Amino acid sequence: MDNHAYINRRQWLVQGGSTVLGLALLGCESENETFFIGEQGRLIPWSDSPDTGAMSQVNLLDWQNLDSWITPTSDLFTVGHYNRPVIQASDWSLEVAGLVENPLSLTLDELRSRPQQEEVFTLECAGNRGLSGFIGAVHNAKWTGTSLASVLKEARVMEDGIEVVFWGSDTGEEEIRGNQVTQNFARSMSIEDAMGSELILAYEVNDEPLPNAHGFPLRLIAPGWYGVANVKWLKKIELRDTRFMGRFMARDYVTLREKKVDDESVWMESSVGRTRINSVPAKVTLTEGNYRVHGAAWGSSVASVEVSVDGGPWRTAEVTRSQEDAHSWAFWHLDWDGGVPGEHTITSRATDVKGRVQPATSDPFIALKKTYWESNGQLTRRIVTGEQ
Ligand SMILES: Nc1nc2c(c(=O)[nH]1)N[C@H]1C(S)=C(S)[C@@H](COP(=O)(O)O)O[C@H]1N2
Ligand SMILES: [Mo]
Repeated sequence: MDNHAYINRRQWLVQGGSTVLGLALLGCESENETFFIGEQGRLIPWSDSPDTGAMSQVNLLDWQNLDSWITPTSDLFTVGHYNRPVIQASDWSLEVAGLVENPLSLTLDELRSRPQQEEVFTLECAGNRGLSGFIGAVHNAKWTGTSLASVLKEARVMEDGIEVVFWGSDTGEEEIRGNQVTQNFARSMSIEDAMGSELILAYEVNDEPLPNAHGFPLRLIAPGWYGVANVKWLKKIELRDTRFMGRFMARDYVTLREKKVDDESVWMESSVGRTRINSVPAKVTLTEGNYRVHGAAWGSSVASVEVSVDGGPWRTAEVTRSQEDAHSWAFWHLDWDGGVPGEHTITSRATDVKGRVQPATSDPFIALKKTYWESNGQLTRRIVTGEQ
């Protein structure tokens, strides 16, 4: 990956003064590197205006104001399907139960005294980009907690404990085949997936205790998985011997795709799980006649990002802030002369290290998808040049 600009930025920081030098040596300056959005550049607003009004309560990321690699806690979007429980840490403990030889009950202090693990993770709601205007359900934050795998090991999962169910404290009413039931939010994973070394039981975001909206006192952080897997207000981890088919695994967050095979329709239903490669053009700035398109890419290990103006040839963008690992976002930009004065379209597409290309919206993989989840098709924005 080309991260020359990032290296230059580091060097610049190192030369910038002793305080900055100290931070650079400690590696701290990378934590919240500014986006380098052309400090002198002037923002040229998009001329399309997606209607985000109806979605304002979820605090969507405002791409045009994106200026930090780590999303400040007050800017984190939030999604909750049931109520928002208010939990006192002193009344709370995490249960590890079901098919385990050593059931656990861990207080917040006990969890905090275990070895710490940090994960910088770009969490995206699987519904992001699936509804008009819903394009900012994504954040990149630093989560601190303790290893899920180590807790599972300590609980000694039995041989037939193949499914790990993560129960939240929030509840809602569901009708299932004529039955009215009160259910807790829950998601599950196979034991193999749950043992992944990057999964943590997180009690802090951006170095502060979790705000209530984001799951106080504890949530699962599952880097590489869509938002729905990151269960908030976690109260129980349960090992089972059968697949878990709760609403958020099997009835909701299920993607339905049509595939044409020899003119026959084949229908595929799949539970939303691991993230897919994605990118968006975030904003355009103008500096002395130079238009600069800035954007982000995430969802997989980003190998390259390209930009097309008015549907023309793809041009390679420069990645200016590389991913910490596959689970955080990368920032990129592309310089452009603005073309003929007037309205233009800007489209970005990212490719991951496995060669998977973010699909066009006309690609059957996106076009024949019937549900709005996992909408990682290329995003096209509009801009008017030459007016300034
Ligand atoms: N307990 C619980 N956890 C949950 C949810 C929920 O409704 N209840 N929503 C999920 C969904 S769909 C998303 S996108 C993320 C959003 O996380 P955030 O609110 O911290 O941004 O939380 C996930 N975890
Ligand atoms: Mo979500």
